[in-house]
Parts: sequence; C-alpha cells; structure tokens
Amino acid sequence: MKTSRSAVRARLAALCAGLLAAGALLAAQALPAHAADAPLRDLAAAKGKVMGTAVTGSKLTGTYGDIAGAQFSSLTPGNAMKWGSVEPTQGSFDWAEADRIVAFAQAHGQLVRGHTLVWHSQNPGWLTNGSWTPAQLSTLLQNHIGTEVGRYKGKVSVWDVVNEPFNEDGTYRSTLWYDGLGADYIASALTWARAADPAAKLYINDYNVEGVGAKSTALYNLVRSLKDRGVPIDGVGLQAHLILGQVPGTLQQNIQRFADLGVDVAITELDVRMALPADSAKLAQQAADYKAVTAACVAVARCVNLTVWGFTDSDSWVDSTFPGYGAATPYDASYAPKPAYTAIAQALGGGTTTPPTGACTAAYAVTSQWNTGFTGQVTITCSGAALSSWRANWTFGAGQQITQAWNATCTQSGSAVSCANASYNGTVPDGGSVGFGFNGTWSGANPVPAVTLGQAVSAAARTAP
Ligand code: 9MR
Repeated sequence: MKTSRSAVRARLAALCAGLLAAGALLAAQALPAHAADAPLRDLAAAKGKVMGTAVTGSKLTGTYGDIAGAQFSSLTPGNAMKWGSVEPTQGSFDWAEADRIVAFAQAHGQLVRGHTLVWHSQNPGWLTNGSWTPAQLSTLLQNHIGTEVGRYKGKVSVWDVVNEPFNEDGTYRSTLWYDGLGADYIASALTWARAADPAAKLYINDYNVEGVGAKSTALYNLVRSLKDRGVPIDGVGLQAHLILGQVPGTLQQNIQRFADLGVDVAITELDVRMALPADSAKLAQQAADYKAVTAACVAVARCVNLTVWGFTDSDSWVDSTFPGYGAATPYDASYAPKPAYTAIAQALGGGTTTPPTGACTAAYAVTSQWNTGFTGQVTITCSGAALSSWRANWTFGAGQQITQAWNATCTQSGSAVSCANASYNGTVPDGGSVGFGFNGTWSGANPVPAVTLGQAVSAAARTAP
C-alpha cells in the first residue's frame, strides 16, 4: 500500500496531537540510509547465488549477530568445526561453538558450510603427536568424518571435505594424511563423507587456485580424475584470500573450466588485504577487487556461493597473520559498510539507483495507561528512504514488561525489547508508515524509551536458497 506524504503527515499530525493531549512523549531515531538497501543475501538470491560469511560462534549477538543474520544466507564456522576444536582430547568432544552456529543458521534460514574435515592444520595435538600405522590413520579419519558429518546430517548441507591438499607447484602437499595414506586419502575422505550424509555437497577447497596456474590445474586434474573414477565430488572451493589489486585476470575462465567438469564452484574465503593504514584510494581499489570477484561468480551459473572470510575487520585472520596488513573485509571494525560492501551489492545487481538520502524513523508512544498496565504504539515512517523489513529495538528504563504485541513479533530479554515486522507489514515505502502495538506492565514510572530501527530478518520470512 502506497501512502501519500500528505496522508502520512496528516496521520502523524493527528497522532502527535493525540499523544500531546494524553501527555505522552515521542522518541525517534533515524535509521542509517544504507540499511534501506536490500541485504546482500536477497540480492544474491535474485542471481541464484548464496551469499556467505565465515563467523565466530561466540560473537553471534548484538550488531555482529544482526549483520550476520540479515546480510548472509550461508555461514561457515571459521574454526569451530576443525578437528582440533571438536576433539581436543581423543574421544572427548566439544561441539558447543559448532552447535551454536548451526542453531543460529537454522533460526535465520541460512545454510551451513562445514569446514573442514581433512586438513594438515588445526588438528589436535594427540593426533599430530601420535605415531600411527596407515591402518590406524585410516580408521581415525574414517571415524572422524563419520562422527562429525553424522552429527550434522541434514543440518550442514555443504562440507569442505578436503582442505588445501596442494603445494604451489601442483604437487601434493606432504601432510599427515598424504604421507601416511597416499593421495587416495582424498578419495577415501569423500567416500566416507558421502556415506555419512548422502545429501550433503562435498567439496575440495584450496587457496591460490583462483586463476589458471599450476596449482589450480593440479586441482582441476584431480577433480576430473575423481569424477572419472566415480568418487563423490560435488564442488570446488576457491578460497580467494587476495591482495589489493591482484584479482587474477583468469578468475572467471578458471571458474568456468571447473563448472565444465560438472561440479559446482564456490568462492569460499574471500578477503582482500591491504597495507595499513587504509585510505580512500585503497578502499576504492578494494571495492573494485570485490566487485571483480563477485562479477566473475555471477557470470558463471555453477558458481553457487560467494563467502567472505569474516564480514568485519574486527573479525579477520589477516591482521594477526600478516603484520601491517588488514582492513580486508567489507565492513570496518565498527560495523560500518565499506566501499567493498557497496561493490558486492552492485555486482549482485543492487544499488544501481541512487541511494536514498532520507531516513526512516520510529516513534514510540504510550497511548493509554492505567494503574499497573499500559498500551504502547510504535509508528515507523519513511521519508526519502524505504524498508523491505524492519526491527524496532529499545531498552525499558523502569522495569516495564511487554505482555502482548500485535502487528509485530516482540521479544523481551531483561529490559531489552526487539520487535520484528509481521509477515504482512515489513514494507515501508518512501513516504509511508506502518505501526504496531503492545500491552505492558509498569510500576512507579513509565518513561518513554528511544527506539532504534534496524532491518529485520524474520526466520519465518526466509527460506534457505
Ligand atoms: O580464520 C582462521 C583463523 O582464525 C585461524 O587462526 C587460522 C589457522 O590456520 O585458520 C583460519 O582459517 C583458514 C581456513 O580454515 C582455511 N583457509 C585459510 C584460512 C585463513 O588462514
């Protein structure tokens, strides 16, 4: 429903007059203009892609959680599913962080990329320090894959089964697995993973394989031979840990040649690091780099997933691994979207129109009040901007408690209240408004809180692509 500005003004004027007459107060706060754009996950879905990020499970609350839930349709645990994380002592498992990420993903209609089952790094000490016969190694690996894939059967839809099997020259990397079991550890791992969850997509994932070269050609030849042998392999992950200005010119061609083998391709760990400090020229180059990678994925139908390795500069592996380098992700450390964010959105088909310069505001009012109870109303109004979904948040200052809400889904935790749009009133057009109401209890005082607006992700409104 399009509501004219004059009608909104009239409605607001009437509302304000009523409120003033009732002695009520009004609180409002503007939503940043960028949040009115469609989230990356929706833009990606319109292109038939999944937009992902690596996450740290313990951080999935507050703004970090809001952005992870709103912007992305796929989560990769950055560390939580690695062998060293899940079985630090032989036979003693810790699934807490992995479970938390899976639960968050399910609540937000996201798929999970399991990462990773067979790797030379981040293995538990008992495994790497042990001395094992090939038969023992094989049993250990089979049990590990069976246990982990089995635990998340039906919940983790894609696995990076084998991670980083190659050297830069395309020879096999010397690892616990290669040295003990030979190159067929890869085929065995894929076969065991398939047995543990026949529906999960199985990938081999590596870095420095984004462009055509010795390493990517070794990966290409491996995938071709696995397919020829009937070994289950569904996809190839190109990590894409890139350096500013160095997107390989053959990226799209390389994605295409893997797709032509009959496997899916995912950009699994995209980041673009720069020498610090960042400046506007570097951020512009970084935006161009993110755009080029996104566009290459968009151009190939079988490039199904574009995942960034952390979405905020406050949660990136780069700074500690490459001293003096950083600022590698699409959001800065304070969660402000960088030019790279806009570039991804544009390459996904969004942001081609001039961003709105206006804002959406939320006004909170107590419309009636009695000895222990009250009725409240929040009205969200957009002018020069628009919303496709919304979430209104506030903190009660005097122990008030919501007992019932209508035209929104409200949750209260302590004094913090968060209300998401109902399925039918998420859209607030430029010049339009929507409202919702609630009943609550109060005692002593009933001060009006300041309401902040964010973009909602209602689990019910989202389905995993
Ligand atoms: O992001 C991960 C970081 O927190 C770990 O310290 C690091 C240890 O090697 O692994 C990082 O993730 C890696 C991923 O699992 C595989 N590809 C390279 C990533 C960056 O190192």
